Amino acid sequence: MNAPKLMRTEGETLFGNLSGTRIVPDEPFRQGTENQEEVKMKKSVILGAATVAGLAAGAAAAGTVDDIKARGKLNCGVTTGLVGFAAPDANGEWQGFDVAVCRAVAAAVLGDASAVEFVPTTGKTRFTALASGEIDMLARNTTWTFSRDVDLKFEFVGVNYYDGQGFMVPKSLGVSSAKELDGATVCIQTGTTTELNLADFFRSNNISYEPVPIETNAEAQQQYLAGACDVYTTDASGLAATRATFENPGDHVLLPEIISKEPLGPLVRHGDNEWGDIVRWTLNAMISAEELGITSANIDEMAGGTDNPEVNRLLGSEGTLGEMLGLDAEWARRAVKAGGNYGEVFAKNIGEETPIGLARGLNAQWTEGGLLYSPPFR
Ligand SMILES: N[C@@H](CCC(=O)N[C@@H](CS)C(=O)NCC(=O)O)C(=O)O
Repeated sequence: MNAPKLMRTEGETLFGNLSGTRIVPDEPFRQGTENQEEVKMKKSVILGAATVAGLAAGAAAAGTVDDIKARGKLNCGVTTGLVGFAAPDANGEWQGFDVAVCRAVAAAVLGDASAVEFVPTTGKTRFTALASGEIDMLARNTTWTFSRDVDLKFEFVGVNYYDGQGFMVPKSLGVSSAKELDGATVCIQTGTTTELNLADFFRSNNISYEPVPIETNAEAQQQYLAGACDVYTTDASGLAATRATFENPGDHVLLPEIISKEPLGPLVRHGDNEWGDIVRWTLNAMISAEELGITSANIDEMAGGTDNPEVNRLLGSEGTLGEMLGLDAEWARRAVKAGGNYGEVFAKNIGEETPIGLARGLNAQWTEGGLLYSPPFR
């Protein structure tokens, strides 16, 4: 089933003789499909942002936190489904690494980790959903970039997964490097950084490809397995999560190249700093809890007071950090209890003991050689 579709012959690429929508490096790909995507997205986001700005100006007292409290639920934007990161389980309950951030925030603000309305979004719809106010925050493997911050007017509150873009191919294709992908058909999700990086990578390596644009990971998986594309490219974590659901994961390989930086993290709209602070420090609480040795198993005991003043400030037995956030003293205790500290959430959903099997790597604590580094709780 996974035999190479096309053989390399003189004058042809490994993946066949591309015609029609063929993209070659000299062609202005950046002015092609992806830029239209960006322009389309930008237009709708600008409209959304205008609406939001209008609302904010008219109701300065009613910030996002008040809206959430009045509604009794956090509207959290997630993916349409990526096992390990965000997907409904057999009982229809959303589970995953990104879902855990939504639940922690709901626990901090509403005292109930289950008070979350999960709103599925695609790569294309996610920013409009946030800008328009349909969701309060987005926790969906979204890369922190300059233009999403500055131009689309969002605020990334931190990074919950340091990632990079990779490539998956059927083993039977016999490819061992992304540089051998000249002429390949590539399944790619629209509205993503993936599209932009792919164009950059092929252009700078002077090779060509034919994009097969898709909207969701489920569609990508289906198209890739059906052979509609030779390659699937997305964040390496997404590739691992996708491959884990295949009947025969061993028939597919992840190529060695990681072609980009994809710092993935939760984001909110510009302009409501109180709300941004809550989401930022909830994420930091999960990260710091791991560093400080606070786990879901020992948190109740530690909340009673310890010899470590930072633990005490974080868990509310000392100081007034909760009050400064407009919350109570136990906000972080509830947030960490919801799904555990960062390390527990990682291990349970995507870690080496799960079928997804991701190593901590860059996502280890700074004390363990990784990049996770929460600012201090003081
Ligand atoms: N990190 C990239 C790509 C994010 C992305 O869309 N990833 C895909 C593949 S891992 C995904 O989450 N799909 C889930 C879905 O289709 O809902 C970005 O922010 O643009």
